[in-house]
Amino acid sequence: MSDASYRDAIFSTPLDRVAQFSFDEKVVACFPDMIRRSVPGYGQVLGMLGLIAERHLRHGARVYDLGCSLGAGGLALAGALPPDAFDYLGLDVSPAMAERARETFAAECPEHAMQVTVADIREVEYVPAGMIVLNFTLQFLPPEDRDALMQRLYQALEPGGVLVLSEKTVDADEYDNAWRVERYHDFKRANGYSDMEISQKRNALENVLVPDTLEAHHARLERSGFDRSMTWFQYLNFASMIAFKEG
Ligand code: GEK
Repeated sequence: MSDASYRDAIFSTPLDRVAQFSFDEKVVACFPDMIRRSVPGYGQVLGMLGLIAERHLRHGARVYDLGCSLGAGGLALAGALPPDAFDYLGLDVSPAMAERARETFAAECPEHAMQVTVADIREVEYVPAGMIVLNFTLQFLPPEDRDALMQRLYQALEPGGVLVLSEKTVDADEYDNAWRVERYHDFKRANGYSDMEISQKRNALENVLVPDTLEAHHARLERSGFDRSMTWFQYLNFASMIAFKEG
């Protein structure tokens, strides 16, 4: 990834009224730093994409990366697989993100087939794909739109294909949830965020990032048609699932 990355200080000064969070140029500039310090397990989830693709992706198949941001998922795949192994299409609704992702792919993996399109993932006509990655993106869709998208993704997936779904989650048990959230705030403090930054970011994300429980995710995957799904990774209130469409 390009080193034009700045330290995330977006919520480091007291704001009168904390605006809603949005993926604008200000966020793009510090995004790699922000996501690394804010999402427990982000690197591990990315690191497994190549290994999952090696086991499950048909050679030459299409890979969708939905809400690709700066293309970290694509870079992880390109780092692990040869150029003819897959055909990547990253989608993001933020033009600033998509532009930076394109620049990164051109600089870092020019031999690989990497495309990025600015689009709302709810409105795309999906073509058959061998792997679909939704890394920390479904959580930003209005809850009422999530089922319809998941059903369309299931339809688009080739038999034998997999969907990787990584999300911030909430625990149905109030006490378990409180423990995870408190330790998550400790995690952020340990990564250099102040109490003020943590609380302002939390307010900005209110109603923008609406997490589901793991049970709700697996139930949605089943309703959408997936034969099998499991949680393969969990770190505090963040998790990654994999869902299989039988071949
Ligand atoms: C990574 N996967 O680095 N359509 C398309 N994109 C959207 C939509 C939508 N409706 N809503 C939000 N986004 C990435 C990280 S970030 C996670 C994903 C985070 C996009 C939004 O513009 C942003 O780039 C991305 O989803 C979420 O592995 O910031 O916590």
